Amino acid sequence: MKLTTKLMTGVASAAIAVTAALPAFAAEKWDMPMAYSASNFHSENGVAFADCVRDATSGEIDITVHPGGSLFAGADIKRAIQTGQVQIGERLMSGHQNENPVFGFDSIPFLAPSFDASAKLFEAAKPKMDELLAEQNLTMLYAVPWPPQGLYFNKEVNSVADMAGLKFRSYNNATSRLAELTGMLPVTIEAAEISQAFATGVAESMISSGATGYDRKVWESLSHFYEVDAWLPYNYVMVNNDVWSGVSDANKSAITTCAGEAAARGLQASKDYTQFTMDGLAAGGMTVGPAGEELMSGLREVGETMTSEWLAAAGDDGAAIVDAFKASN
Ligand code: PCA
Repeated sequence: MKLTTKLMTGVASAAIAVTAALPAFAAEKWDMPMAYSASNFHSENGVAFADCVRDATSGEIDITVHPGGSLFAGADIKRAIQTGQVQIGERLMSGHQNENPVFGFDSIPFLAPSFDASAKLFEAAKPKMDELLAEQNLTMLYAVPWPPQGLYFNKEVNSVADMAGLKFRSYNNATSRLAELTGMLPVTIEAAEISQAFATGVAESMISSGATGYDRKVWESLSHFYEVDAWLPYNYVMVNNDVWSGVSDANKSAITTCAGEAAARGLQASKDYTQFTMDGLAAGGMTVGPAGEELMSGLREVGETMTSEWLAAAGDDGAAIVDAFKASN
């Protein structure tokens, strides 16, 4: 028998075996809620991760991504995974700062304001994050940083004094605190809802990446984006541990490989998206550029206050993360 015929026969009998076994073979369906819009790079990366997992597990694990908070709003995603309402999902890590201040390690102003520094900070924090998540029945599969955070306004702003009284959209405890310390009025709003919040005047400023302003077309309501490079917060994908422990070793290793690829691909997309989206904001009509000296020095003072407050709240765990980060520089 020629090799090709042999292979063909092999394939044919394998196909018959699979068909015969069909009733026993059911793809495991996983739902993956994500908080940000379908066109956002985190969401596109999540879809690519799901495709990779489907391929690498030969269809045994079939993940459906639900972007834009369509299945669960951002604030509810972690609980939905913990309680097994869904198997897997993605959330902004610092969104859990109210559960434990340590989750806010990536939102300390000016501690790690570049991609390189934030990667080191993340590595320094990861063992503690893994431990905290394990206590919550969760395993982190991969994490991807947002581009550097800058300030959006509906007017020109040259100093912290110019920010007083503005309604400020916040997305975690750190951003609410930043608003308080600069005399603004924080209101927490999910990214999925911000276009409307700005259009209706519920909010008139925020701190975020160029990416989120671009995704939500904020030039329709806002006029200025100041590059501040305050921090680079992480999104992370986590899986429920009861689900994870039921996955075969082969599929676990396939998923882990897909997760590693997603982390690298997401990081590159975040870097590429940084300039691309700032150009997009400018093309939309916004004034885009670095924050001036006076504004920066005021923000640095606020940053120092926030750093000491975080260290006091996060205790020994927080200090250990910052020490490990500093040692890695
Ligand atoms: N975008 C998200 C979090 C950080 C970012 O750049 C948001 O604004 O909700």
